[in-house]
Amino acid sequence: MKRFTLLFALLSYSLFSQKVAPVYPIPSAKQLAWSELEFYGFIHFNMNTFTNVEWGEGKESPSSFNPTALDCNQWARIAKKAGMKGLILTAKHHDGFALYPSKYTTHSVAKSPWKNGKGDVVKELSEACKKYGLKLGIYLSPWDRFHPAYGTDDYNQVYAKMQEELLTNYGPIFEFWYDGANGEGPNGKKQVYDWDLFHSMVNKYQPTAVQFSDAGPDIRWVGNERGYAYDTMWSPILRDKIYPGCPDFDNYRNGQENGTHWVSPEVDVSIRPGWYYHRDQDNKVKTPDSLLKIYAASVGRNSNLLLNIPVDTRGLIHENDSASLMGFAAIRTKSLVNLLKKNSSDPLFDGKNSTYWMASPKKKDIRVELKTPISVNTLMLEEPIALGQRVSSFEVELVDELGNKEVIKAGTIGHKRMITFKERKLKSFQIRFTGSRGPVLISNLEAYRFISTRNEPLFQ
Ligand code: FUL
Repeated sequence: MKRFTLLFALLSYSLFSQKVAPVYPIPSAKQLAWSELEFYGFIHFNMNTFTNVEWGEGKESPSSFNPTALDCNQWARIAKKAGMKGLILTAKHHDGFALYPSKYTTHSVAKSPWKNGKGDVVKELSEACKKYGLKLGIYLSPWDRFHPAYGTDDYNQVYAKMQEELLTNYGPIFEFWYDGANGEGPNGKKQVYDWDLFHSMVNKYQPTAVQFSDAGPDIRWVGNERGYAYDTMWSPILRDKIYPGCPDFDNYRNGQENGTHWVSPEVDVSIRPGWYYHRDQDNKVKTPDSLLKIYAASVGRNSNLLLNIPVDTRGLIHENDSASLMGFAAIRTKSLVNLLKKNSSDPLFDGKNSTYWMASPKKKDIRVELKTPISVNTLMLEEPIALGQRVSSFEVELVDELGNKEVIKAGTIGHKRMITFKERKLKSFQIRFTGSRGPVLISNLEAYRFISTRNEPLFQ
């Protein structure tokens, strides 16, 4: 790919040796490491796959669970080729069926005909993930429509014991996923969850794992299942005001500028309309172009992307999903080529997160003049989030080769922010910071030409 010359980045200067005070809250080491992952996969595969529903009732017969060709190596191989960093498996969904032979429930693979009741899907996936260099995450639905103890205090102990099994028998776990859905159990009772106990299990057995729920404690739900984050997306949130399943979550989903805790958002979305496999959705798999737009609106908005792939009744990722994932990987790799010239002595253009440009009263903006105009449709900015999230609003003025101007107003930046626009031959641009918590720090600035598989304009 032809590189274009960056003539000069006015007003940028190095701060290699300068110490800057953090703006709190700041991420912990494990939260920082998690932000670097950016993209990983969800596997919804369980009893619902065989009963062809999204939510089971807990009355399903274990004899229904019988994949004919289950191959976790195929899942891991495809995930790896798609550029995912890990896979999170639904070890137990709301119907209560466990994909591993738990000692704490009678409703599991141990009672199924698959491998004569000797199988363990969690084990097979953990081994496949190790083989392909992927991280393993666990989804364990707190809501359980099967378990007789559900709705009583004993169930909290059952759930914690199941956590213990999953956290101690399968190697390192990078993320533990608590679903916010909480309905009634088999006896019509709703559970009051002992969240402190659940959190303590993960902290005890897998201290480097992050814990997900609507309200953290480490990372949080973005607030929709359609695959996008918002223009304003704070990692700080008022964590003490929310809890999993809280009814006014919409008021909190953007995070808060005055947030007390660092709890970054995760965007969960399925490659198909459903979370689980349904044959009549084989032709409704999201296209590579649509996945690339989701990527820009999630990873490009201070969030990680958790993309779900429903595994089918054979126990395999369907050919259509695999083809779409490969197409997505191909256009993503071609799209994420920085078209601004690298400059190792300039913190904005050195590609490092540890160095950064800092705004000052005299140098408030970033201006870039390009020697040769470049065809682009995306600008990408990063803040060094180890020092806190700062920018609350900014605007980008684009000037094309004919001198036409467009100003785009935007909210937050955070770990990564992508500003997308109609493709044009860009001659220069200016970034003006209009609101921030403390001095603005920008660690990287890049420009891309996101491409479509159909060579159609991706952004208007
Ligand atoms: C939701 C669940 O109810 C869905 O079935 C799915 O697991 C999704 C990821 O989370 O809350």
